[in-house]
Amino acid sequence: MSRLVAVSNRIPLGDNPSGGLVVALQDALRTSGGLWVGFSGETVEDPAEALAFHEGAAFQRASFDLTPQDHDEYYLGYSNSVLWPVCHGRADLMRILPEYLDGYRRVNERIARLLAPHLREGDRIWIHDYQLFPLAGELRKLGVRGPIGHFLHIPFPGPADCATLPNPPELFEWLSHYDLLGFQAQRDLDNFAASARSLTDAEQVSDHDFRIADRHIRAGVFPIGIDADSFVAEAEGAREEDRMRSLTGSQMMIGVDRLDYSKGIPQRFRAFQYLLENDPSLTEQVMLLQIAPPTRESVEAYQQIREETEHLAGRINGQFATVNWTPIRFIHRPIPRNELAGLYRQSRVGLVTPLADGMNLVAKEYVAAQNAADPGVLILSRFAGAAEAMTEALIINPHDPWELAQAMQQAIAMPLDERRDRHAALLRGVVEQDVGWWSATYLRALAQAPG
Ligand code: ADQ
Repeated sequence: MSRLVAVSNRIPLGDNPSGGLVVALQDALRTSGGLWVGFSGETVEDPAEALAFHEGAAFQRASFDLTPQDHDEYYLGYSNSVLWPVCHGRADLMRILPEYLDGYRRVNERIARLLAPHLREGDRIWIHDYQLFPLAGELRKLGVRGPIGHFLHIPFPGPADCATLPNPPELFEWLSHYDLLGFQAQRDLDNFAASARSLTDAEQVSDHDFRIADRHIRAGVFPIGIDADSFVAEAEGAREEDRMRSLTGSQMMIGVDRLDYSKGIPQRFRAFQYLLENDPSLTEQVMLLQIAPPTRESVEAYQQIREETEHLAGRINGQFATVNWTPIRFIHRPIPRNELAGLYRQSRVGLVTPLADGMNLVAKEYVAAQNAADPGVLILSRFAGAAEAMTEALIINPHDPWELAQAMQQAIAMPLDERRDRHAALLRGVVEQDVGWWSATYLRALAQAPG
């Protein structure tokens, strides 16, 4: 089998990296032999103009450093202050500076330059996410001819959002150099097709085939999954349950998110506030544990969401807390995976209520972690890619606090039989379409893409 070369913005360099994407790529890279390339996480004034290779894994890993300026313009700038808000329907939070787009192009060009000398005839190249859209085009300029695929982990914007980008047709020019575009959900493929037709003279040849700038591109839906077996084992081994039960004495609802404005955390808090206002019998009976480590803190929109959520949690706690009970517990740290699995397992309700989300792996982790004999209930936003398949969750509109509060009430009161039925159906999907299935399905499609 030909060698797989994966490129992602960050590369995990620790000895035992974990996480869904890491596990999936590790499996795929092990079976065919491979190379994984990404940013080391280090910014230095004068980075080496060559990849640094790392020992210690079953496949090769190679990283590069960035200058602080590159990191500001390419990563914090164009990637996270332009593309991220636009892809999540928040063009109002976009911050456009001319140097951002320049830096984004420049870093992608540099990654191509660093990578090209290590590529061999017949390699399959798999590029991940919105930070690296232009990479295929840059590699093509350097003479790379083999199959190149892209997978987008976040939503693809529809025509109205795409039109807010600084130079909308350029996005499609970047994408036109790939053989296969992978999306999380049908919604994203539909948005891609509609945006390409409205903003370029692209032609849609069939459900999955497009002609853009005389190039043939295939696009498909490949919903990402989790490493379900290891997550189930993690949850079964967790012994947090008893400790936390005695600590809280009440039913727990849990939210686990990076602290990001796309995740709908304030909306979730407000819905909880309505629930407590409208049903005083829940006083001291239910609490919300929100685990949300801050990310991208030097971007202003992230400072604002942190202030807003902290303020709101403080206000709600001030309004309802008793001597024995704090309704919202807000933890700003990352939690080890086994502990997280234990917390999911003891929570009666899993709250996954993003305003926009590519997939949302927390929804799948929550289901995998449940005790099948007495499972909790997943409340899931219709705007998470996960909602396309996880139809047995309580699907809600996160913008409507009344609807969400009602779903919380329904989940807390749901009879055991119904909880079991819903959970069994959800778990089947999570186990069948796990992360190994995802990468195998994508790579099969890449092998068949017309090129
Ligand atoms: P994210 O936006 O990061 O990913 P998500 O899919 O929920 O969102 O993944 C977050 C991961 O981080 C989960 O595995 C979760 O367990 C973990 N995590 C979050 N908070 C944590 C904490 N405090 N401690 C420990 N772990 C924590 C992007 C897209 C998603 C898409 C994924 C994968 O935005 O839509 O599902 O990529 O494609």
